[in-house]
Formats: sequence, structure tokens, C-alpha cells
Amino acid sequence: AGSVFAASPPLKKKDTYKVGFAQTESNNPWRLAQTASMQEEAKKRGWQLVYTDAASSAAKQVADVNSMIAQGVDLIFLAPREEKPLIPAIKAAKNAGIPVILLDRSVDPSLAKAGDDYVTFIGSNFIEEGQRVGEWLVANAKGKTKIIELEGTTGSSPANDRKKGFDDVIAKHSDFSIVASQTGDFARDKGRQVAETLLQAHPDANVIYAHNDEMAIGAISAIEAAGKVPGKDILVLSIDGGKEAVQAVVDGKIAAVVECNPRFGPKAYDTAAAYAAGEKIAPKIINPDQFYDAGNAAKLLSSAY
Ligand code: GYE
Repeated sequence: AGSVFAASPPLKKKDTYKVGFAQTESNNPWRLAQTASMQEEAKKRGWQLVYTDAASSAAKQVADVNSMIAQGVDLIFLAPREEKPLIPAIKAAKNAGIPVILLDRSVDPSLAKAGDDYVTFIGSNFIEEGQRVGEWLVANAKGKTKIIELEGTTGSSPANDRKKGFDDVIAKHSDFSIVASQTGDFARDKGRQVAETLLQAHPDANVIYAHNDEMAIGAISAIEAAGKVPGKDILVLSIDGGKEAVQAVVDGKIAAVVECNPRFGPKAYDTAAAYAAGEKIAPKIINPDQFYDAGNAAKLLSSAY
């Protein structure tokens, strides 16, 4: 409503494009892998890439998108930090006739729609990621049933959905309980601090489920600082599957990790090209994710990002 375009604006067919990538932050290996994949692929295709880093600020990310609009980019790839604050920026791009493709994080579906406000969402199924961790835990727990959950950035789609997927599985098993659930903002040191406080408040906790590797690695430090042994006294579970976390699985410090695939480049630009060619684009394009535990981590370590 109130928009110039009924549907997401079209992308003209051209030999080369100038596209924007509005990254949300660069404070972890996952983000660096994603950015590298986007930059390498732009280079391969000879497309010009306007890259911005919102440095963990939704307000800066809105300004970054507005500056891409002002520069007249052909299309914007956006990794929206949170589900709500980027909506006005998405609508501004649409009103300027610039199509937006959401990468890795999504937005509130009641406020913006695929095929209308933006072309599509490309990324993982975060609910399924949380479910896979929960299902692994209930199948392999061996008495480890009291869970501390470290949530990602408040208001972000991966934090909301990784919590939902996991919590729903746990709710079906009355012998398991989540004794505390608090945000660690997807950050290593915040994860360490929150884990330290929660381990003190809940000395009987024997599982830590972290919504990403960074917080899981922070939690391992907190467990060791508390004089406990990760992998023995406390099972650590994580999502992302970067090299450091998969190595921690090999070392027995992390029990299981669901990968969240950061290799976006080829699919992102292929989707833009297909859109320019007038192909019908699915509202969601889901990346395949690997799963690591003691059974395969050593074998697959070299293929982790
Ligand atoms: O898990 C995390 C990153 O949005 C899927 O954000 C992404 C998440 C990823 O900062 O490590």
C-alpha cells in the first residue's frame, strides 16, 4: 500500500551490474566468509559491488541502504540485522525502483513480503537448524537434561527461529528443561559473560545450546573458568559450523554443530541474473546445511569454512 510498484521492481537485462551488499557486521568468521563469497563472485562476473558494513547497528544499516539508493545501484543484497527496523529501507528501495534480495536474515513477514517488497530471501531454514540441534540432544543426551540457551541478537530472524525450532523439540520431552535463556548477541565475549553468570545461577545445568559458534566458543571459556570440563560435565551445542567450532568437535569440547552455510555468492548473483531474465523467483531459496558431530567432524574439518 502507498507504493509506486505493485510488485518488486524489475531488473533490466544488462551485460554487467552495479549492486549493493549491505552487510550487518563483520565481527565473526561467518560474516567474513559470507562477505568474501559475495566479493569473489562479483569479481568473477565483472559486476561492481558497493559494500557497506553496518557495524552491528540497524540504524547505520538503514543509512547504508539509503546511500546505495542515492548512488543508483541496480539491485541491493541486504542482510537485515533485525526483523523490523530495516522495513522502511526495503520500502524506500522499492519506491526508488531498486529490487532487494534478502540474504541470510529475513524480516517480519507481516510487514514486508517476498515478490512484493523484496524479490526473495536466500538463506538457511533457521527453525530446522534449531530442531536438528534439539533432536540430536534428545537422542544423545545421556543424562544431560538441564539446558542453558544463549540466544543470538534480539529481534533477528535467526535468533527467533533457532529458539523456536529448538524449544519446540525440548517442550515435547518432559525430562528436558531449559533452565535459562538469554541473549549473547551472537558475540564471543558477550556469550562468555552471559554463560559465566548463568552457570553461577544454575550450577546444575549440564547443556549449553548456543545460537552460533562465537557464543559457543565463549561458553567453553566460561565452563573451563568455572572448573568444569566442556564435553564431559557440560555438553555444548552450536550452529554455524566454522573451522574453529568443527575443530572443537574433533577435540570433544563441542558435542554437535549444525552448519549455517555462509557461501552465498554464486546463488545470490545467479538469482539476480534469473530475475533480470524474467524468470519466476521462489519466495524463499534455502541453502543446504551440513551437520557435524564426533562421527564425522575429523573427516569433514577441511571442508568447513
Ligand atoms: O549464525 C551468525 C551471524 O544471520 C545466519 O548471523 C546469520 C547469523 C550467523 O552473525 O554467526
